[in-house]
Amino acid sequence: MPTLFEKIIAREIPAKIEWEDEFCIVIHDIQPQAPLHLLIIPKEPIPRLAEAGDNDGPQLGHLLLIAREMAKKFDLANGFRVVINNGPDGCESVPHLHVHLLAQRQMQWPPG
Ligand code: D5M
Repeated sequence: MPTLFEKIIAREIPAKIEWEDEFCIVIHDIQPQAPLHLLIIPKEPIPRLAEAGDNDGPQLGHLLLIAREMAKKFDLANGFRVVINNGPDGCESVPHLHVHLLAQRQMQWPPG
C-alpha cells in the first residue's frame, strides 16, 4: 500500500507543494503547528528514522540541506525548528519519514 505521502508525491492527493527535486518533496502541513509548518519528505518511503539504512545517509542529509534552503527562502533569520517524530512515543502519525520545519513563532523548550 502506498503511503499518504507517496500519494501526494504521485499527485493522487492534493497538497500545497513548496519544493520538489529528485530526492524529496516539500509541502505545507495540513494541520500547521506554527505560522510556517513545512514537511520535507523523501521520495523513498523509509517508514521512520529508526528503520533508515546505513546507505540512507546522503538522503537524510539532503533533507536537512533542503530545510536550510527553506529557511533561506522564507527568510527565517530569527530561527526555526526541525523535528522528526519516530514511533508512538514520538507522536509519529504517518509512517513515511519526514522532517517538520516549524517557524515564524517563538518555540518553547522542553517540547511537549
Ligand atoms: O506528522 C504527520 C504530519 O502530516 C502531521 O503534522 C499532519 C500532516 N498531514 C497529514 N495529512 C496531510 C496531508 N494530506 N497534507 C499535508 N499534511 C498532512 P507525524 O510526525 O507523522 O505526526
